[in-house]
Amino acid sequence: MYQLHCFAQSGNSFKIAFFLRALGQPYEPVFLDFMNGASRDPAWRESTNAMGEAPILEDGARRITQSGAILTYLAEKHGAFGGNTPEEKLEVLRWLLFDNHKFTSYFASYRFSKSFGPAAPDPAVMAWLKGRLEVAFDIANKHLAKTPFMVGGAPTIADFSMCGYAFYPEEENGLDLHTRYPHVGAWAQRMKALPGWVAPYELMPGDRILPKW
Ligand SMILES: N[C@@H](CCC(=O)N[C@@H](CS)C(=O)NCC(=O)O)C(=O)O
Repeated sequence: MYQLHCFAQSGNSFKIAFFLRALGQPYEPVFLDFMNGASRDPAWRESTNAMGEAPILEDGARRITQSGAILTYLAEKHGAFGGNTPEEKLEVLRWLLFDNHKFTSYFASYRFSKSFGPAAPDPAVMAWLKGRLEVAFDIANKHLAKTPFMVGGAPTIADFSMCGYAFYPEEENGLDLHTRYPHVGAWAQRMKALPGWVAPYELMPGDRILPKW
């Protein structure tokens, strides 16, 4: 059975947990106590992930990190959600890269700093991150005005990747993004309606922490 190293606050892990459920693949969650510094332990990095990140998928002797690589591996292995043609597969890769560089990345950084960082967020850093994430959301919103899912008419791993942080409580970011970017909001609802969807704090191990700042 697959093992997924994850923790409740991790939208990058949620991408994989949700995708495994959509594939109908059972998995065992392995709790990473990230919020108490487990991923900064040199021994953990040595033994488990030199990149110091969740998620990590174990498939027998194989260990894979980076959500985009994991999603691609699972889509190919199970022959689903990877895109139907070479052109679609290339489009899926383009959005996975956009997600990892900008859409998830800036938003996750903003939300973590706002709610869970070790110190009160620096307003200048937050303003910069907000500007960057808003550009990414605007790009996704314009794209989703023309198509129900990121690539073609059906969900692919590009969607599972981009929805990683879509279902956490709004109070953790305070930006009202699904109202301000309504096509993103409608797409998130379409993702939520897929078989296998469960809210992140119910799906992954670890206690919920209320926003600190
Ligand atoms: N591009 C990576 C990002 C993973 C990531 O940033 N995970 C967070 C938890 S949600 C993390 O472990 N961050 C630790 C760090 O940035 O040092 C992926 O998609 O897997």
